[in-house]
Amino acid sequence: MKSRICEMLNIKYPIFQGAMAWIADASLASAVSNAGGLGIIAAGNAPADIVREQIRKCKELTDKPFGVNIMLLSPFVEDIVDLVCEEGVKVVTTGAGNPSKYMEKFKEHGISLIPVVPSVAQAKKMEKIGASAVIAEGMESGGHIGKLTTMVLVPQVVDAVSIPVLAAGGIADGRGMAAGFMLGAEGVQIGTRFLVAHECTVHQNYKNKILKANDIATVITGNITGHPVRVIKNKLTSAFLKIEKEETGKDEPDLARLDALGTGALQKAVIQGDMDNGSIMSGQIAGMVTKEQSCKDIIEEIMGEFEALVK
Ligand code: TUI
Repeated sequence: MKSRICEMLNIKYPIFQGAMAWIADASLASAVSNAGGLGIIAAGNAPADIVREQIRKCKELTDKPFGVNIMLLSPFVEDIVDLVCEEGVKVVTTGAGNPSKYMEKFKEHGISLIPVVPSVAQAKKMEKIGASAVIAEGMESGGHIGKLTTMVLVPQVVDAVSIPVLAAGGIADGRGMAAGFMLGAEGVQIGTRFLVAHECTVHQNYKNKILKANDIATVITGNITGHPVRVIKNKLTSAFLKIEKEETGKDEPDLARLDALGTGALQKAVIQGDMDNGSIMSGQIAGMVTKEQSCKDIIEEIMGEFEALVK
């Protein structure tokens, strides 16, 4: 089934792999692209040299299109913007902010910008500045999230813009993909299911947590900081929520206490496999992710289910 997304980006299936910081590297992105989706390297908080290495590796591992995600809270955003232009990356997705000030540069370099949007207002803004499409991401997603669910965000964004919309948040199989299309999306972005892909280099302890998670395994921390993040419940989230409770309502909440806990927590989970003190970002759909597979098997299974349903 072709969509405007497939034609625009020259990909076989309208499935983007979610750009998971510290996790989505050349190994995962190239495997997804080789399987017919759009693999995406997550720049996260990494400096440009590290991201350059991953982009070059990805070019060696696939001749298919792939993208780079720029996380706009990163201290290296300007460098990463220059890097994707230099390296001739064709597709850039963005998260956790407004990418407007880089748009001119992306246009000069023929880069398709596809921002993640948490609201109709952001989607309209992105269409106005020349985004090629938008990813409407519901709060079922893992990591940094907005306030709306996929079910309510996607159709409202679809009605508000004429560029293609991808649905994200809570999608891990053909039913979820078909539901996204019923809401008017022309593609989907999937993160959590790719966490347990054979080609995903995240620590095995992290994969096991996803495989064992149930429907209520995640919690939202960081509401008080203005950067809410969905993660799997553990010792770290208990400590985090306790401090949030203590600081909420104070005239001058001591957010440094939270910074101290949060700094480096994602790496602890992803690299060291520390499931107590690490930040295990995951979507609410983890309860349905129960087997490790290759990216090719994941994508073909989803497309098989999707096509049977939409027929
Ligand atoms: O970006 C994500 N998910 C992420 S980023 C990340 S790394 C991180 N870790 C800890 C704290 C913060 C970040 C982990 N997961 N998803 C895309 C996304 N974008 N979700 C929400 C948004 C968003 C929010 C506000 C997009 C635009 C926006 O605009 C506000 C503005 O600045 O106008």
